[in-house]
Order: sequence, then structure tokens, then C-alpha cells
Amino acid sequence: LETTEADRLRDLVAAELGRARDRTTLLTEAVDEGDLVRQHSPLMSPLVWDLAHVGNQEELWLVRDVGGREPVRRDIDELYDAFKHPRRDRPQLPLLTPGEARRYVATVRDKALDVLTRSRLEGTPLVDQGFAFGMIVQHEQQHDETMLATHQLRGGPAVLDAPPPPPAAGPVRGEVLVPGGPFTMGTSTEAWALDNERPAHQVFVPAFHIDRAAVTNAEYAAFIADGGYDDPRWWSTAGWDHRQSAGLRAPLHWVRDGDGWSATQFGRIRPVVPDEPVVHVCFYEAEAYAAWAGKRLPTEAEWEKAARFDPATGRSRRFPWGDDTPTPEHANLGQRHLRPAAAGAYPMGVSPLGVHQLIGDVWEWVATDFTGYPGFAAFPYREYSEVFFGSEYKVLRGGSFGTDRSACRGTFRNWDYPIRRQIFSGFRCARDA
Ligand code: AVJ
Ligand code: FE
Repeated sequence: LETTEADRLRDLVAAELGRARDRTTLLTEAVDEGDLVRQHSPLMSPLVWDLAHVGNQEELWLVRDVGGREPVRRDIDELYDAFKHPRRDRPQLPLLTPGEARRYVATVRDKALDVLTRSRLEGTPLVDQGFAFGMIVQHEQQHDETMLATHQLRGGPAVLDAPPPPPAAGPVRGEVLVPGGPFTMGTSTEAWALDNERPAHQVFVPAFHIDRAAVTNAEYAAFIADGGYDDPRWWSTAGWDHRQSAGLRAPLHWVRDGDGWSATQFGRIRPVVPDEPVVHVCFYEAEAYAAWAGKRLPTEAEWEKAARFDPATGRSRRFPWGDDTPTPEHANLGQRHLRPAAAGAYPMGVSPLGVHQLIGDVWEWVATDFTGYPGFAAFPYREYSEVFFGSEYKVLRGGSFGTDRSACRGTFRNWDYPIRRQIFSGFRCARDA
């Protein structure tokens, strides 16, 4: 790289690391020590585990691997290895205290920034174009979103605040026809794309219809009112089993309020807003709603084609609106608001085919299992993606109001068990043409 180009990239990496750390600090300073070490749900780690785990991954990859430096705390690697201890067991571990964890992540960050200053950001696949640094930025931001979900599960008075999302500029209803034909899915050129997004490959997608907006609270409430939760016709076999054993009756956090619904949001209770996307539903609920509506969930390839395909050029864009990095006018990302925005709130984010808010607001369940693309190669470690491939996990696309822009793009893939709904998950429907 030219010196100036490498300098520019180093500045960008430092800024992105700084943004991630500011958010981690916000999420971990908002509550007292008790709330940091307590487990708010067996589905989640104590917040202080996420904090030190973020530092430990940064130590492993940037300080030791890229930097070739001496370990800071080799003795805690095992404690913060996500594969050694399931989330429900983490509060019982001899974890660093909040004060120790804060000092640890600060020490690691100082060293990582020193490594960055000395790195040429080229020469090996791990450091080319700052990949390892970008991976660590995304890792911290992903754990920040997980910590935000922990905040949503936490009891007690509200500690997070944010302005409401923008209102709809105009109504967005109905569906669009996506023409049949080949499109390029995934990427081989996006510098910080993770292994599961690679490589770019051609996929033939037959024509289909997709909803211009995600399913709203009003639409979902109509499914409930119509007895959708009591009618096995709408549910898959696995979905109905789960509906029965878990006693599902409405999205997570919804409570009856007269004839309508309210929902708890980060320690406050408020009426559900009819035009906002439904959030905190599991894959099985999404599937059942779609069947009730006479539709289905889009496949992952359909979702990505709706989000990236430009019929004028035949090219796949980085984002629905083009190749530019998301700004606050494009999408509801980055925890700037604490809930999804109404359908029609981001006219600048619309795709060439007229589909709204594919990026931001809510993660969208798609019909597809999480597997590797043709030509997939695990990089830099099998445990990032490959060990999750198979039929156990479903894919979610597009990011939520709690997803940072660094961990969100047209090719970005998230995954979870089909029963999970503590995440900021919603969906949109599709149907065959
Ligand atoms: C991609 C969100 C499913 O949180 O398990 C964090 C991201 N990987 N640490 C997760 C991740 C390693 C991952 N998800
Ligand atoms: Fe992690």
C-alpha cells in the first residue's frame, strides 16, 4: 500500500475501534456492578463476561497473532472461550470483576493500537486491508448488540434512552415483483466481509414477489386475533411442537392492554405502534404468520436479490441504495433509536426494485438453513462460522436498530436457532410469481 493509503486505513481502523469501545462503555456503564455480574436470562451471558470476552478476542487476534506480542492474560483464555462454557453457566465462573475487566480491555486496546501503528496492513491474508482489525471491530459490535438484547431482558427501571425513530415519509404497502434470472450473491471483494459471505457466486432465482416492508405490529396482531396461535394449520410440525411446549401466545415482551397490546422496551412499557415492524418473534412464529397470510418466508437468495440486484445494470450493490456506507438517512442502525421505525421512514434506503428497509430496523428471518456458499473456505478460524453450518440454525438478514453499520451490509449473514426471539428479529413475506 502507498504510505498515504496505509495511513488513511490506519486512521479508519482506529476510529472504528474507538466507536465500538464507546458503545461497549455506554452499555456497561449504564448499570451498577450488581447488574453487570448478574444473569438477566439463562439465554444471555452476564454483561461483564461479554466485556472481558471482547478484550480476550482482541488480545488473541490483534495483540498475539497479528502483533506477535507476549500474552497479557493467557490464564483467562479458557474462561472467555465461548465454546468451553455455555451462556447459562457463565455467572458461576471465576470471572474478572467489572473493575478488572475494564482495566483488562483498556490494556489490550493500548497494545492493539500500538500493533496497528506498526502494521503495514498487507502481506498476509489476516492483515491485508486491515481484515483482522475489521473482524475485531465487528466482533465487539456484535457483542454490543447482544448486550443490548441483555438490557432488553433486564428488569428494573430504564437506564438507556434514545430519541424516537423518524416517522414514515409516506405509506409503504404491498409487494414488488423481482424478475427471474441470475444474480451475484455473496462477495469476493468486500474487504471486511466475513468468511460466510464469501465467495461471490451466481445464483439463478426464479421470479417472485416480496413485501415492500416488514410485517408490522398491526398485521401481526391481526394474526393473533384470528386465532393464529391456536391453529396448527399455519405451523410446521417443529413449529407447532415448540408453540405448544413453550406456550407461545404473542411476541416476546408483549402484554395484553385492554383489547390491544403493550410491550416492554428497555425498562419502559408502551403501547405497540401499529405501523412499526413486529420484533422479538422466532422463526416458527414468522413461518406461521406467513402461512396464515397465504405467503411464505423468502429464501436467503431471494432476500439478497431483493436487497442488492440492480435490474438496470445486472450488478449486485453493496446496499439497497448503492455502494455508499450507511448514514442515518439510509437506515435505522447503530442503536441511535431503541426500536424499529415505521414502514416508510427511510425513503433514501429503498432498493432499485422499490423494497424498503431491508437494512436496519429488524433482523429478518429467511427460510434458509445456515450453510457455506459454494467454494466456502473457513477464515481465519472454523469456529466463526463453519461449526454452525447445518440444519440447526436459520439465517437472519439485514441488521436491526441495534446493529452497527460496520457489522451490516447486503451480504452480511446472521444466524440463530429457530426458537430464539430475545434477538431483534422480525421478518417480511414473499410468494412465488
Ligand atoms: C453471528 C451473532 C451469531 O453472537 O454468536 C460473536 C457473532 N461470533 N462472537 C454470535 C459472534 C463470535 C455470532 N452471531
Ligand atoms: Fe464472541
